[in-house]
Amino acid sequence: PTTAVASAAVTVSQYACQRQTTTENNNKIFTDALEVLAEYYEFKEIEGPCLAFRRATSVLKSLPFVVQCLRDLRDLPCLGEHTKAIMEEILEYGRSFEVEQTLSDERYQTLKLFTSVFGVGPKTADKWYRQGLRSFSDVLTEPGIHLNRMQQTGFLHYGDISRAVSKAEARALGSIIDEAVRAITPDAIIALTGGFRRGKEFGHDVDFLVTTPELGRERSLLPDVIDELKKKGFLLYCDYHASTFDMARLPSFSFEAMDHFAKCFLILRLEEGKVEGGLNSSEKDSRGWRAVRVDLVSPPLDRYAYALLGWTGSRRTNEQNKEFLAATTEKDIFAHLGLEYIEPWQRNA
Ligand code: DCP
Ligand code: MG
Repeated sequence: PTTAVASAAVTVSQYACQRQTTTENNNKIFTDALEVLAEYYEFKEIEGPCLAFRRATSVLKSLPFVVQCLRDLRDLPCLGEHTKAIMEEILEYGRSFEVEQTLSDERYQTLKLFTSVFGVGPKTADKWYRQGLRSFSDVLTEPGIHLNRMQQTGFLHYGDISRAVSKAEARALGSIIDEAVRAITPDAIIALTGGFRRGKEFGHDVDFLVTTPELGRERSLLPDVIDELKKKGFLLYCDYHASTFDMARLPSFSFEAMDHFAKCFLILRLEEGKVEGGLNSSEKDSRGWRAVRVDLVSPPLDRYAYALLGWTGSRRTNEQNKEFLAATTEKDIFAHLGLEYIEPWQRNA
């Protein structure tokens, strides 16, 4: 066995952005369980326990060892009493009663199902649940239900979109995006971001950052790329958002700014023949293609590094950055940057 054992010398930062977390998770049995509870509270819109379970999960994912007893948790940050109780149950019985109860909870199951549809968030899912709807066929046959274009597309391509995207498929999509972007501007800068940039084997979508060296030129880039993809027959769905990035209003050092870059949420048609080793399909279907979710974001070049960092994620890794922005005192800001606080009078450099 090569897995490290818990060591008293291991110190784990409370901040995700100061921890090294690879895709290898030694504590999946615990994190899978805690993620169920986090999601349960998210659906209930109870933020405290949701955040607590997500933070605990994130800490456990960073550990280079398998947790084998409660003593292993002694010096770890972000693990509350509730989390420890769940973990103790799992250590003792191999499962948690509370998690199993949650998994069989009707509301949890229904919201999990509904939110698995592209375009359906917890609010819509909860509304449908309160209307007594429990299945897709309930939703699709209910007279008063209006589905927006995104949700219609979500149901239409449900099988494909809910199936994980493989690395080989991500590579094939990379070539398609590369070709489309270079047809518009040959000196474009294109980078793979999101989970695949972090080394994940599978993702729910493929994320790319595209821009041009010429400042301002990026404003028309995405609309042109979208036209090109359409012309070539790849485009199944497009939700384009123009830039709302306002230099005058946003602080220059800002991760929040990443939400303001021009972006589009796409569904593309990926042909089997373009994917090395074939499509990631569970059943052999004769179509020879699948639908895949692709996100493109297009920041101005001088914001490239922020956009790359932000869109590479993970959400947890970004969290501290968001907290940094939400800091209300100078002390918070120093602390979040890992710096010792210096008083205003000590800043006369
Ligand atoms: N992101 C963020 N906050 C959001 C949405 C996204 O910080 N509300 C950032 C972090 C994500 C990255 O963008 O890691 C890409 O978003 P995805 O939803 O595609 O997440 P991943 O690529 O990490 O995971 P997956 O493999 O499921 O696509
Ligand atoms: Mg992604």
